[in-house]
Amino acid sequence: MSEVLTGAQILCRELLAAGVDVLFGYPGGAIMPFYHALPEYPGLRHILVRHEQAAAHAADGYARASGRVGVCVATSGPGATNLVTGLATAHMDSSPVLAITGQVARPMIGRDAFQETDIIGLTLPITKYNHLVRDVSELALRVREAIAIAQEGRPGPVLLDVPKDVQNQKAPYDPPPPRAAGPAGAAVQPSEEIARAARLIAEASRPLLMIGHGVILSGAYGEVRALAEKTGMPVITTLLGISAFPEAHPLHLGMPGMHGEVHVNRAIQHADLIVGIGLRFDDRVTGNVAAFAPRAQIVHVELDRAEIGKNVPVAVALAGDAREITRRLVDAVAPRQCGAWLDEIHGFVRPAEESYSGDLSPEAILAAIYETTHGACTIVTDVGQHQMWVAKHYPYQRPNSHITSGGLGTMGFAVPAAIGVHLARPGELVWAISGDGGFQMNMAEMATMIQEGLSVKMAIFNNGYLGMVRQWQQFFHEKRYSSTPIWSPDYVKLAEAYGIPGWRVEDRGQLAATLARATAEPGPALVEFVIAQEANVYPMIPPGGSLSEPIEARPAGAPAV
Ligand SMILES: Cc1ncc(C[n+]2csc(CCOP(=O)(O)OP(=O)(O)O)c2C)c(N)n1
Repeated sequence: MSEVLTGAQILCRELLAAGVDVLFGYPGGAIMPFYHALPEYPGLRHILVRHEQAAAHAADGYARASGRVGVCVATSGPGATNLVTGLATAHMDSSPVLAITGQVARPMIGRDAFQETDIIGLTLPITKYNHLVRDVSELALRVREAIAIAQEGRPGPVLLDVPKDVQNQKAPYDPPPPRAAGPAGAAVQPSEEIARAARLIAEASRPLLMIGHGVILSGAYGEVRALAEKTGMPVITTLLGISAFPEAHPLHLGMPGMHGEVHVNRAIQHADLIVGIGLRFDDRVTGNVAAFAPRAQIVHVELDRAEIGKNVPVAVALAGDAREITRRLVDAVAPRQCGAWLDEIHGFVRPAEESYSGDLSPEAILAAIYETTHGACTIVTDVGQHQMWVAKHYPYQRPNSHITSGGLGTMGFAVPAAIGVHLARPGELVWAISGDGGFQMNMAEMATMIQEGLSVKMAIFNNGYLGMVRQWQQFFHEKRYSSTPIWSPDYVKLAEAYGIPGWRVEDRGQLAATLARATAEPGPALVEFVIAQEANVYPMIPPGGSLSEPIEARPAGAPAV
């Protein structure tokens, strides 16, 4: 006998059946029946955020840290539109987020009713799937579909828009059958293609392994490491591939692209083979694509066929799951080493130079954070200079311990996403690292931490500027610092107003003790680092430039690549 439930109850039951345990959201008129039902389901923990954008980022952070779907909830109209940036962020970075939005009641749709927005139309290009639920009888099926689509293949966000009267509608409900096995394995690669890739690896004198987010999403850590070690290929990690390979490993080179290390970009320009796994060769990686890796053939391993050949021409296309294909590549390749090539690359390395020679350099801060945590934490970064400093200077060792908005580059991401990471990994240390600009975008989420008892450590790199934009103005706009100086409140007092302990660090000598105290706090803590106003991220490839032409901290004096 089926139970008779309301649409709102069916939604809750379906979420529980899918293994959802936490939701991030904000109530309002069109989603009130759902919120009415929610207290009947204590297995669904609801986190009340301070802005729906934060709900979407928190769901995204949760999804990236757990590998499971992250759920956010909002009302119609402004609640739904506030989710848009977070969904676009999740879409660009392949993160499985389910957004549930209330919609005005069906008879009101299309009448410009109070708080009516066509959120289906608005999110069409930034979701894998979205759907306006027109009747309670289809609701359970749509939730199942949406959650499956969010997670299968290349993950991404999905949205269900549920009119208020559908949430109140009653219908017989049968729980879903036990979950079916996941989608059938990715298309099996013809062995000839794997063999061709293996042959190219055997014949290359300067091969590189370039790995991206797909390695983390597919959990291909062991396979990638085995491939690197069996072939001796040096490993490059893209921004979203950071923490897919231990940085202390002798084969690890660093990050490529606009702010990549000189030796990494030079290695790319000299390589005769690039094996790219789980990445899309985006413009921040390639620079001027016509001048990218001019001597290299490319083997591209990628789940999303649409990415293969989109940005760079490919010699061998291996479409499918990164883990499965890499495992087959490991079996197919002959053992080899790349000693001479590695020596050549090490010859490209520039002497370490701090981005700012003053006392409290970003490098010193990041070294101190690493020393305090011994790497046993997840770092969530915002967007700007600090994001690049963290990517370059924090030596990640643990898989999937670096989370950032790579594709959309969304300022304001770090603090709410870190809340999601904390909920996915309770008991683990989570640091949200932001600039003074990005922090001010979502700092109200400190209230969420207190109300919900969430422990996130916050670091602010305060340079008094929208630093990354100021750096571009310095390099490319005659130092016209138009609208980039940014005033900040007293962050220590601000934190205190929320009941959060805060510290300001102005010199290197304070680093270790302050970080130890912040870490020892059982709850959230905030540390503001006052850094040089005009610290820059070096090196930098000018936008549209070739990887061979970096701007460096001091004149290169090195031969052109
Ligand atoms: C939502 C959003 N608005 C604008 C930008 C453009 N943008 C990129 S970096 C940056 C400056 C960030 O400044 P801050 O947060 O202080 O960090 P910093 O670069 O100083 O480390 C801006 C404005 C963006 N990425 N995201």
